[in-house]
Amino acid sequence: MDAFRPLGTRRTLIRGTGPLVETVRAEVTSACERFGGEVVRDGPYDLLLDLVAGDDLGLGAEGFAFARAGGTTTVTASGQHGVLYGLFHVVRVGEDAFRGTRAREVHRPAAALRMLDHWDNVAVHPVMGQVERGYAGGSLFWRDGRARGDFAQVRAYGRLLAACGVNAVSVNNVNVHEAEARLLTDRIGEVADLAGALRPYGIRTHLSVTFAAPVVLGGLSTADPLDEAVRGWWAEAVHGVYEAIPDFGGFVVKADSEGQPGPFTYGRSHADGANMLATALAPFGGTVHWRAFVYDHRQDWRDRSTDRARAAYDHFAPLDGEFADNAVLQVKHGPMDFQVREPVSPVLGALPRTRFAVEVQATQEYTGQQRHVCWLGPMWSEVLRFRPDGEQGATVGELAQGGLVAVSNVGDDPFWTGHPLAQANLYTFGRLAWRPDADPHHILDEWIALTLPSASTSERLAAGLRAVLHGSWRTYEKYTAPLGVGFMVQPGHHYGPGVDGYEYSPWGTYHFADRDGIGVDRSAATGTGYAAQYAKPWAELYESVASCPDELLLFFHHVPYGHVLRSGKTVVQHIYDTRFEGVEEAEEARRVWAGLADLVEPARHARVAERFEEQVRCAREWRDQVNSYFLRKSGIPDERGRTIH
Ligand code: GCV
Repeated sequence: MDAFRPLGTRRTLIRGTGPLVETVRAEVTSACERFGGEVVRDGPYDLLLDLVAGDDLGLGAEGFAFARAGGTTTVTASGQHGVLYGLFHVVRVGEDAFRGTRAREVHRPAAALRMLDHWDNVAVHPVMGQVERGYAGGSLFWRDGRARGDFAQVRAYGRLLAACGVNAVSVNNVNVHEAEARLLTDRIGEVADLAGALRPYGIRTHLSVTFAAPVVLGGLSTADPLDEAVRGWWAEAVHGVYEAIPDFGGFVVKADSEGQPGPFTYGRSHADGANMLATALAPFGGTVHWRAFVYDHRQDWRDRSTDRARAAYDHFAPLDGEFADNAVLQVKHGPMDFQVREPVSPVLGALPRTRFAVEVQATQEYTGQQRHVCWLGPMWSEVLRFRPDGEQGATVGELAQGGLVAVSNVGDDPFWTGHPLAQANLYTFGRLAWRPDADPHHILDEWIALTLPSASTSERLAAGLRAVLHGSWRTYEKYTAPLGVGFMVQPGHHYGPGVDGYEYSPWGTYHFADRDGIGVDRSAATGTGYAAQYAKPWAELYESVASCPDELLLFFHHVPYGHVLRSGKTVVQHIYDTRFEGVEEAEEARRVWAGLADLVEPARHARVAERFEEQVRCAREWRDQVNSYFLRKSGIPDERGRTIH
């Protein structure tokens, strides 16, 4: 079975010209060669893929209309991207696309930019390796210090992304080291080769650059964004980029963050820095994605007045209205760093005159590193549905006019994502970027049907996959750091439990557990004041221990172990109970997967089964370390008398 079968058995007429239409023609032709259908030039047809002049239907460059009448299914688009996305829509709908009649549906992406950021290094980094926080083998783009020759695989990746709805890729790590810096200038040809392989699937290529480029590459004495020589250097560099890649998307910049250079060195603001690059990119239609992940990573753990969670808002809210039109503020979805549970970042919605993009992390740095099943769709959906101004206001998904960005979870692994089930995160990201209000569970069902087409005929397989994936984020949350407190991981690689791993470190990620209680007081009344960064309804909700949601309690408040949660349990009993439950749920998921062996291709089944062994082992380690830690700190026994060490 193959998801393209319904398409490949039909007669299809394709109208229009252009490179993406050629891609569509090649896709349909190849499906027909496999399944017996035909691409026709005229005469009767079952499917019409039609690129029309003008945009009477308001479809935009990427939208399409989908309808069925008189025995013919029609996809109409006014831009080539629309034809491509229409084709993948037909594949997604499957046989149903060719049944009965359908009133015209219009599909348009909510966000114009739907980007994957690869944290791939060109040269293997001594600590971070080929792919920083990569859990899917090597890089698809780089090997042995150069662009890989395997452009067929890059092209296949472009195809995969287009099928998910993604239209942009940044090909190198935001931590820009020496070799990677040169991609901007003398090594731009390698980026152009990658762009050439991604272009047939409508993917624009972006590049992470170092703010210090004028110094490290240009030999200037400064990278001051207001210096004329610096501005001239960037203008010339950008000109060179567009000569090599005429449809280049733009830059991604991590500045003044975790050791990366930035405008603070010159006493300039982040708007000054972003706007300098925006000015250089503007004549060519490029965009600068400027990351808001700016904080002090050399904090003194003894100093309780500094709160890393506050940093992005404190740095960027005062700059609202100062960014150029082609500058996009790229904001991590939470205020800290992609923990399994964080509140939505208060930056999202706090800068009404600034275009922003939401950054999520598909690569599972803090969510099991693609050794654990952790489907993040429900978490991302919660962020995108969050209304920063309260019930009457717009959602984050509606406000994010700069797009949706995910840190990629893909590498050169045969299953693309290391853990085969982590592909569900990639697909869910692309579909949520297209429609942020979509039901993630519906998206998951789509992914199941497309990836394991036998699931559409085997209800046992579909039900098994749902059972394994649906609740996996909450299961992971249950056996790791409790109630929104975050971190508690092994330092450096961030895998497995380390309750005090970051407690006395400079990174600003503390839980403050002592013999009486745990959590960070971020209230305005007695704490760091972080809660007041939200608009009123949220600020009030989070400010009070009584109204703060349980799952975020320790993020916002320091409470005694005996504090009774809204659920009716004490904090410490909640910690014990959820650790035990989390392990039981992981064991149950492993059991369900084992029972699907006869329905899943053996290599895929074996890979997931092997990862489940590790997940269960690691979950038990989390349970035992976290529970023992809190039993020893608090001296409060488990009311159910279970074994805690
Ligand atoms: C690319 C976290 C990760 C880093 C990453 C950083 C970022 O701190 O641990 O590996 O660096 O986020 O988002 O820039």
